Amino acid sequence: DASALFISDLHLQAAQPAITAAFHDFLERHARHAPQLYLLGDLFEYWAGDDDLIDPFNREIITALRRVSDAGTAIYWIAGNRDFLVGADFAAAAGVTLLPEVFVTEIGGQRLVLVHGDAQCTEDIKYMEFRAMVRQPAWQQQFVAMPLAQRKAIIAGMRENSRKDQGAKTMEIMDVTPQAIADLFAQTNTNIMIHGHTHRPALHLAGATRRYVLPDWEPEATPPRGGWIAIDSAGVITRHDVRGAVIS
Ligand code: OKV
Ligand code: MN
Repeated sequence: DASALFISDLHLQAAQPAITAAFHDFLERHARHAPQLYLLGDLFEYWAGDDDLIDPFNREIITALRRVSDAGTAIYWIAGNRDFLVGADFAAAAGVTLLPEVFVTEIGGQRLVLVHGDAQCTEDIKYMEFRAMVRQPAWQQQFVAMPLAQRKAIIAGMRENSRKDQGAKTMEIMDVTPQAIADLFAQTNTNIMIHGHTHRPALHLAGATRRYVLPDWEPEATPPRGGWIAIDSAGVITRHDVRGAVIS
């Protein structure tokens, strides 16, 4: 039985009820029975600030996470590039523990490094500059000081621009760079990494290192996308599709 489960990139939003349903199913059937659940970024399509806890969809997700946390599963959160404005109020309401952007832990006797994966896409110079700006606490304080409606309008404008000047296409092309991955392994003295963000689910073997890339979720696509990684108490790591079947 699993010691820890890892998911990322669900991009939850009210407009995607099938993804939301798959997430609820995963929480109740799998996460609820595991000692630990790691949310490795972009759980939400976007997060405008913790004062958006009034939004009914956000409340639904928080309530679902809280149920799992109250049932005894320790839930950990690493921010993605879409939900980096999640803060202490969200964490308290959902019963999750916020982690730093690089987190090293030991599970089932295995030392691992966990990240979202966007910071390792170092060839995307424009995004790295944007990221450096919006990850500053001072920038975030200024941003969340604006009215919620204004923040949502700014984010909607960014998404519209991203669609127009093929920002989405750029994102698709970008992957992590081998150097950033090698640096992260070296800096953390680990040889197992789990991350998401790139929507290129895989297990990459390189020398003594293993790098697991989580899938994004779209359970109604053909073929269905989504799933999780599990580590059991013996340290055995398995990949699971959105229906729970083990991927060989
Ligand atoms: C997603 C990427 C655009 C890469 C902005 C707060 C801020 C959320 C956001 C805005 C952008 C997601 C949500 C988009 C990914 C791009 C370009 C490259 C590399 C804020 C919360 F800044 F206003 F505070 N965003 N959008 N990229 O257009 O969907 O991942 S997006
Ligand atoms: Mn991402």
